[in-house]
Parts: sequence; C-alpha cells; structure tokens
Amino acid sequence: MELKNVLLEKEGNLAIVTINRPKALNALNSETLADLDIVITDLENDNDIYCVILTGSGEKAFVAGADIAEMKDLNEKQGKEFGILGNKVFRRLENLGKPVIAAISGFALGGGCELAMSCDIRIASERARFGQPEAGLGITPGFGGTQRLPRIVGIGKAKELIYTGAIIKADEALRIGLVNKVVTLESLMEEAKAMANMIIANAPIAVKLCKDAINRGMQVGIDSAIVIEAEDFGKCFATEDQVEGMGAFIERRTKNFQNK
Ligand code: DAK
Repeated sequence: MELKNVLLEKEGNLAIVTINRPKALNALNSETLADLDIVITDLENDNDIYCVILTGSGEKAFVAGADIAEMKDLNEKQGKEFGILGNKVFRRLENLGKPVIAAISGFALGGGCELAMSCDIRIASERARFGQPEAGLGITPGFGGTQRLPRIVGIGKAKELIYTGAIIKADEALRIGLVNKVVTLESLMEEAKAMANMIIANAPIAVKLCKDAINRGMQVGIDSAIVIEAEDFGKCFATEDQVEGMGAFIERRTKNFQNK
C-alpha cells in the first residue's frame, strides 16, 4: 500500500488516519483522495479495527478544502470527474462499517468541512474554524456540503453558512450542532482516543449495525426506518457477542467481545 499524502497508523483496535499535506494546509487534491480511497479499503477489510480517528497533520488545519490550485483549470468534464471521485470517497467513509471520529485542530473549510461531516462524530479544538466558502470561489460545495450540512445543522443555518461563506469558530460550531465537543488543542487526540476507546469497548458488530440503522434510517420515512431498525436488531441475535454481552451481564462478569 503506497500512500503519498495520507498516513495510516494502527494501535490495537484503533486506526488513526492523517491527511498529510501540511504545506497546502492538507488541501485535498486527487492524489490525496485516491490515497483515502485505498485506506478506506484497508480499514474495511481489517477485522481488528473497530474505530477510526481521522485528522489532519499540523495544528493549523484539519483540511483547508479541495485543492484550489488543482481545481482552477478544470474544464466541465474534469470538474465532474473530480467531484465524482470526492463524492465516492466521502460516501465510502460515511458508510464504512466502523465509526469514524474527526479530530479537527484548525481550519475545516469547504471540502474539509465536508470531509468532517462524512465522519460520524466531530471533536474540535478551540482553534478550529468551519465554513463552506465555495460560493466566493464561483462554485457550489461539491463534496456533499449542500446535502450533509442541512441534515446536521438544519436547513436555515446551512443556507446561511453556504450563501454567506462565513467562517465560524469552534464554539459556534458546537452551538449549532456541527461538532460534538470542543476541547483544548493539546488534548484533542487524547479526547478523540478516549471516545474511540469507549466505542471499542462495545460489541463491534452491534456498533456497526447501529451506524447502519442510523445512516439508512435517516434517509427514509419513520415507518421504513423502524423496519431497518428491526432488521439490524434481529441481526445482533445471530452474533456470539450478543450471547457474550448478555451472558456477562447476567453472570456479573467482565465481558469479552470477539467481533463475531
Ligand atoms: N487549496 C490549495 N492550497 C491551499 C488551500 C486550498 N484549499 N488552502 C490553503 N492552501 C495553501 C496556500 O496556497 C498556501 O500555499 P503557499 O502559498 O505557501 O504555497 C498554504 O496552503 C498556506 O496557506 P495561506 O498562506 O493562505 O495561510 P493563511 O494562514 O494566510 O490562511 C486560510 C489560511 C485557510 C484562511 C487560507 O489558506 C484559505 O482561505 N484557504 C482556502 C480555503 C478555502 O477556500 N477552502 C475551500 C476550497 S473550495 C467539487 C467538489 C468539491 C469542491 C468543489 C468542487 N466538484 C464537484 C468538482 C470543494 C471545494 C472546496 O473545498
């Protein structure tokens, strides 16, 4: 697996993925998107990984957006291809069968904010900044921003942020529900790991099915959504970890999940 702009580290059941182009504030060019695609495949196939932290290298930026230098000369066809690649990668991340926590140190702008929104949970440092400045560049958000932002913060706030291109601080992002938690820059990774470890302590298949039920259920009406929930709930009873989790409770002993 040869990666140019993304680092992949594994610590027990946790994977840490770092976008590593600090000179360009980790801006997403097609090379970086291709790396992310490879990493997602690796994580998908690694049964020992139960949770992922996605972060950006350096303190200044999570990801400062799609790479403007690469995008500026694209024609209509190339623009579409770039958009398709990014959307494919972001959707794969969103649907990855394990939770992804975005640990956001600094700028999460444009494609960077969209990348963070493709993750399940967002933890921001006090210095983080969020925004969708695309309209100021003559484009629309192209990696799901017009779709995921209103789903997360509501339609009115999403329209305000996208039409104005305003950059908001971490405390405002917390207030509108764009991030789950704001912590000091120094404790960012520690806090992300602490949350990841709480997730890792639970039954991985159950967590995966929770993600599936939430993600799929949120796209359909409530009547269809509770059918999805019932299906996923039923699947848990075909797992050894359900037997283990309930057995450990009844027998008052420590549980030992096997991801089976
Ligand atoms: N792309 C490329 N390079 C970038 C970059 C970006 N998005 N952001 C920063 N850089 C580079 C700068 O050019 C600079 O490079 P050098 O000049 O040193 O070589 C280096 O990173 C450091 O940046 P600054 O010197 O500008 O640092 P400052 O502290 O002064 O400013 C900043 C930090 C984050 C406020 C500023 O860099 C900035 O405004 N950056 C651009 C932020 C932005 O507008 N982001 C949104 C990009 S648009 C689509 C799919 C997706 C998208 C579009 C279409 N399709 C469907 C086709 C998504 C679009 C976007 O994300």
